[in-house]
Amino acid sequence: MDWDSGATGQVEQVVVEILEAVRRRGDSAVLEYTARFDRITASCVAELEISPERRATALDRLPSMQREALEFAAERIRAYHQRQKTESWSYTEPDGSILGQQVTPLERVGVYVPGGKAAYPSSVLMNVLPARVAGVDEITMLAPAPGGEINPLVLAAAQIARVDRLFTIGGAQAIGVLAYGSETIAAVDKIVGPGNAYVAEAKRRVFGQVGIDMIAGPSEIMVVCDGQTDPEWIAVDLFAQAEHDEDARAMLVCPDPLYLDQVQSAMERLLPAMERSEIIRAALNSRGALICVRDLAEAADVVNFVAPEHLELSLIEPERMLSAVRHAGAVFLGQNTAEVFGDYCAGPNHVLPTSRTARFASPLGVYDFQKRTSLVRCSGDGAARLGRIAGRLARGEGLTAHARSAEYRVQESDDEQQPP
Ligand code: HSO
Ligand code: ZN
Repeated sequence: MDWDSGATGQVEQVVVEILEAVRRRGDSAVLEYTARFDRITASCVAELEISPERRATALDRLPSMQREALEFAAERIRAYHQRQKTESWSYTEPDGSILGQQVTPLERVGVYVPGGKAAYPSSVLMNVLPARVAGVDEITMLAPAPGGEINPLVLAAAQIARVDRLFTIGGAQAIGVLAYGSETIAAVDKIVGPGNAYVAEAKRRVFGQVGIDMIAGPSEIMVVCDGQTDPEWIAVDLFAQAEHDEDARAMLVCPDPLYLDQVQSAMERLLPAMERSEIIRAALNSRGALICVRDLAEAADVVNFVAPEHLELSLIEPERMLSAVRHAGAVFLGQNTAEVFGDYCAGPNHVLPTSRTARFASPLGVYDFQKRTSLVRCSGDGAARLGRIAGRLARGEGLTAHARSAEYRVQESDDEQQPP
């Protein structure tokens, strides 16, 4: 028996109802659900908007150390993502025809930021900045504010990343209004950002109407260690991802069984002092692993099978192993490189493929907010050549109007001998 099916079915049903109401009734449905789920009574959706002034005030009120840290992180993330920008290109065939690809940013993007314990300002930066760097025209951020409360660090991060509009709307109704638009909120072309089961289900359902990013699973870390790193460092690196939630996965792979024992003792020693020890313990008990391998070649096999979201190569010579790593969301090389640097401020994105999807998926990046249009401009000679070939292929498919369309260009060019 599938114990989850009852709960899942209930989530689906609620989400279908909410999406339908928002699609049909726009603002008024958004207001009703926001009153019901977040206990905010507003007379219009405009009242749920947080003005740039309020965001600026939140930023000004931050302790300067926090503000500096957020601004540093934003700069590093921006600089890293600048390098990801894909440029348009074209080339010329010998017959004078030009072929190319034009890259353009998306027009409108919606960024969802969850509330409660998962309201991470770092995620605001990681989702918004690549869209900004891509050149997206308008970025609308939606975040729930249960009881009117919203994390000031989230507001400050939204200000630093320069979102265009920000509304305190959460849940499936937020995804619905981003996808369908309403009187006050323009429909977007793509929705990114994590959320609870309702948000994830809503994103799945609006996909097609709009683009979406991946549906993120629980956080994962795999550390490969040669036994040369202080066991306490490894213990806390594992704790760091385990503290995200009870379903997080933290795994250590090492060829030395004695070292694995040392890390285990370090974990037992350090765990009681962790603020989130209950969550960490639950995660480690259910999904943690200490894996003893023959050698680093076998470690690479384990890595590639698991395709972890984060891979820490805590090795004296990490580069030697890197070439054997095929599947991982992000790799952190060498003893100094704590994975958490990547969560906040190293520069790369922290939205990464989880649950083995690193076999085919990549980190969130500028390329997720750019799209490609192909370009063809034929010279006279080029059109004559393609006309003959396309005509033949079209007749093979029984599509004679296609064939004629192609062949007209052959005649035209034979008659007129147009210059390229
Ligand atoms: N490790 C998370 C990102 C994060 N960590 C945000 C702390 N804050 C994603 O894998
Ligand atoms: Zn993290």
